[in-house]
Amino acid sequence: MLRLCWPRQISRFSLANPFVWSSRTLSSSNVPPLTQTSAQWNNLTEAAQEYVRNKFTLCGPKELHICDGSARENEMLLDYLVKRRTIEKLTHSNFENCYLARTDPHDIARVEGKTFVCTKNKSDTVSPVKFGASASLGNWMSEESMDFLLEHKRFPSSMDGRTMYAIPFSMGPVGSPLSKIGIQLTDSPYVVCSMRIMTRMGQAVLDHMKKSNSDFVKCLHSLGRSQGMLDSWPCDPDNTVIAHFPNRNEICSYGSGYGGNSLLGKKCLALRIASTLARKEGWLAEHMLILGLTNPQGRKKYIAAAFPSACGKTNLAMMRPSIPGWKVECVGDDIAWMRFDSNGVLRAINPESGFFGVAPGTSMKTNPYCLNAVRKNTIFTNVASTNVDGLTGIFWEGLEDEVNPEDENIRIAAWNGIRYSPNSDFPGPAAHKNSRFCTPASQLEIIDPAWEDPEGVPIDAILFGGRRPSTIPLVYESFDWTHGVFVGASMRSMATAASIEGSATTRPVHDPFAMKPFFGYSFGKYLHHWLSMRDKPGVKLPKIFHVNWFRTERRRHPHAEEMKEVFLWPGFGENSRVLEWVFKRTDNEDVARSSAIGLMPKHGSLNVKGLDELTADTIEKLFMLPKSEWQLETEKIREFFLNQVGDDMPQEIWDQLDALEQRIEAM
Ligand code: TSX
Ligand code: MN
Repeated sequence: MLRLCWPRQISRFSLANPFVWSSRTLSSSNVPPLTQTSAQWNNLTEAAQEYVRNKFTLCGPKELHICDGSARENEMLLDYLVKRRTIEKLTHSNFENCYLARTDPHDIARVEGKTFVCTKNKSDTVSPVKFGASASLGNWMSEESMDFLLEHKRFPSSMDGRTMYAIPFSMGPVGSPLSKIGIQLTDSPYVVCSMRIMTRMGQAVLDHMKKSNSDFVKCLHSLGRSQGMLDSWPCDPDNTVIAHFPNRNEICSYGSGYGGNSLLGKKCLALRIASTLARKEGWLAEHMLILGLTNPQGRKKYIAAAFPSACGKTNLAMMRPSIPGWKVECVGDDIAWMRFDSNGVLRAINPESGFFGVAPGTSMKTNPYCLNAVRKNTIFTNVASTNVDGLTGIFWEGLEDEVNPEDENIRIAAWNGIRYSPNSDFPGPAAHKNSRFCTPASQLEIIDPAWEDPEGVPIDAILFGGRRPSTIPLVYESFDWTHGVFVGASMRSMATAASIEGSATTRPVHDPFAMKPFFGYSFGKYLHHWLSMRDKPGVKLPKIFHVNWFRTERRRHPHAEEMKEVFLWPGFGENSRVLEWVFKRTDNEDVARSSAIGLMPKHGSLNVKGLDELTADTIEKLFMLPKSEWQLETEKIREFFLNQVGDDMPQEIWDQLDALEQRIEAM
């Protein structure tokens, strides 16, 4: 018989840890009890030893394991996680070395309300919010109060009975001048295995730290004293807190094992801490994909693009162009670190080494290369599982062509273990909306040859975008850098289903630069920083664009009474047509015409050859600029700037808004 229920609970910590080879006590030797020989301890720099010793004493784990990142270590951790029933191995022949983790149902996403940036003064972290408005661009707590909370309430004995793992990791290629080192301490083996995919982790980083005596970002993570409902997924959802201390390069995350809260190299280090470092050091840490675009003549350009969640950033980063002769290659799907080099060229690296992407919607139609990549060495989280003849596979919404949920021979357990079938009492979704794959970037067949180049790739264009059913055209180009910064600052997008649950919001929300949840310092200062790039001597500024694949129109359903919202643009691989226009513009080809909001494709310059369904009427609708909608848009932008940025706002951005309003009035 199949068991289609919550993974069976086992008593906490009942399984022997397979690592214990030797142990010493912290008090007698000043070295934490180790799972390894003391040689590994001596691999840490003195500063690292001191950090680990302090946090070991604070969190009170039973032992310390310093990760070397080896395949053997990874296998032992995976075996241990299987024994603990945190993960299950996929046995279906489609998969090789793949696992499925099911989390506690209260630990399924990033928790923005419990995420703080902690500085001495509030004004360092958030711009002055207008009286009566609530801050939407980040949470501040004083360093003092947060230190007290963490050191006295959260972390003491939070690792009781568990092993503390020390993960030395590099964001960016080990040793690259653009990279940053971190040491993450965690009591979650799931986090160790995931960090091994998402970052360069282990012995090479320790060696590099010793050799160059490099500084590191201190990252502490604990699942916490478990208050959750599963022994297989300890967590403390009510008391979760994720704290950043930019002044001392430190991150502390308590209570959640979910990737966004626990893989501290990603959002916490590579965006929040890095954006602060970037401001100090004169570069940019951005929530952007990076792709290489080659034209039929073999000339290549690189594009970085910032979209809020649910706009298909990963799909664009790995796109298969529909137009003949064009090629897209992927450098990264989430984060870009960019700086102008000595020749004035903006160079970008992807600081990550894996993809932690949303699973539902990923299909052979929307992202075939990605689907091929996740067949091996992948950790899935909160997708549904299938059982065919006792072999375990996976399913999510979008995989219906691969796995037919109507097939009687396939039994599906939803992400939370409940039996799923499309026609049952439990209609789904089978996979959690925020379920994920965690897969090595090197496995992507269209990974860019230069994706690990320590110098980074040269960026020719920056795209901003959003999910906008109306108002915003398919593509437009900013008049110049300053206008482009204004365009990024003004971004709005329809909230994702997950974030509007319970509220009936259908209005777009402000998400400047797609950085709303990820600013490490105040948005006003961030805008000053972006504007300051213009003033660097000899810089070749990339062109800035805005795209919107999501414009809709109400149409009468064929043979039916009701009206339906239909997308005007086919999207996906057809977006290569927009990228082609962007490519031409970066060559300064004369294919743009001026409008009130920016430069748009000259009539006939957007390549729509072969898009037979797209009528001239629809193309016109894709680029329409309804005056009343744009008047409302600028009103919303002004209200947002006044409420959230106030006096921190650079005058040039106000000037941009005034000028836009005037151009719209003159329309
Ligand atoms: O990722 C998307 N992209 C970018 C692809 C490179 N999505 C999925 C968004 C959720 C993550 C899109 N959805 C895109 C898009 O360009 N466009 C749309 C909207 C859309 C959906 C379906 C169809 C057309 C447009 N057509 C049919 O279903 C037949
Ligand atoms: Mn992201």
